Amino acid sequence: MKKFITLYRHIIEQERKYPEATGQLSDLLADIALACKIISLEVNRAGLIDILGFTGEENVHGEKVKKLDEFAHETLIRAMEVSGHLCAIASEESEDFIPVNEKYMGNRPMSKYVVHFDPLDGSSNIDANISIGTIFSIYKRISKSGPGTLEDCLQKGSNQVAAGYVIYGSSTILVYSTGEGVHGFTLDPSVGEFLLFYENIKIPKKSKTFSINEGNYHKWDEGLRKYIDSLKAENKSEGKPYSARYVGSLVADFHRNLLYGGIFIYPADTKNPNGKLRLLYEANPLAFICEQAGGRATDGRRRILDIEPENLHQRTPLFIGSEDDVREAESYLS
Ligand code: AHM
Ligand code: MG
Repeated sequence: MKKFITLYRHIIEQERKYPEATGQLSDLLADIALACKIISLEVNRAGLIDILGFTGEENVHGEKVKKLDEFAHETLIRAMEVSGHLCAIASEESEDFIPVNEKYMGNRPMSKYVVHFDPLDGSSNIDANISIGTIFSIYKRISKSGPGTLEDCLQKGSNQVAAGYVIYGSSTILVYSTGEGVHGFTLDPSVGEFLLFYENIKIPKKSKTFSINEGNYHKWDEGLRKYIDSLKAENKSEGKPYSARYVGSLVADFHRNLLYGGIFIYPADTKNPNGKLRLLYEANPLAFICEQAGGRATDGRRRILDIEPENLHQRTPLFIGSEDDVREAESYLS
């Protein structure tokens, strides 16, 4: 009979490999899981209660914010700040980072972590009942004590100690890595537990699928246009044409490509010269997961995880997924 492995047991077993671990990281991952269970309930209820619709406010990127985004942002903060393990939180929905109030740190000698999240990615899809998700990443602080600083928040992605995402879709799933492979869990809503469905996920080295918003074709540079054209041309020996799959929810597009193979691209274009996606909240955590699964993530030239962030809401072009495909795309750009 198949064993049930809950998320919490999995996290604890990973932690046991490190005798010096204090358990703080495990607590934080459990807090994120709890917040995401609450968000999942609210997302499922969204069609029933009148929570949808614009609040009339705009977020720091000038986009209309929906109530569910705010709910997800607040739920994550409420679930995480009381742990005493965090010194700062940075969220896509907040212009500045949030230093964690010292009252929550009082019972801990050292609140050693920083968390970043995109509370509800793909939120423009909510009304259409299309999968959306939460993306998170965790770093160790750099400053020595007290509430966290901007320097604690602006670290390159290779410093991440854990990252993951949750998808609110046909079922709610959580995928995470602490640098020891990538593991996937499905929420059983009847018992309220995330149960292991896939240990050590590996992304296929080469794929037959590309994910990009082709509506922007005429805004791309020539190399990228040639690359996408080559994927669509008949070429049996190279397994082409590829299939196009684009949900428009990064978490959903990324997850499908992680399981089946694929390349996801959000490039720079004439409208978004630095791309659209955010380095800290979207690109870094997914790049960490992708590399842990054997894939590749770059901005077309540089490894995403090596980029030194200069500001919290910095954007980056993103080429992520099956290694051979990302390398082939890069060869057209250079
Ligand atoms: P969001 O964080 O405001 O939801 O925006 C990010 C989303 C991603 O989920 C998705 O990959 C991308 O925007 C889609 O953008 P576009 O509609 O330009 O193709
Ligand atoms: Mg997003």
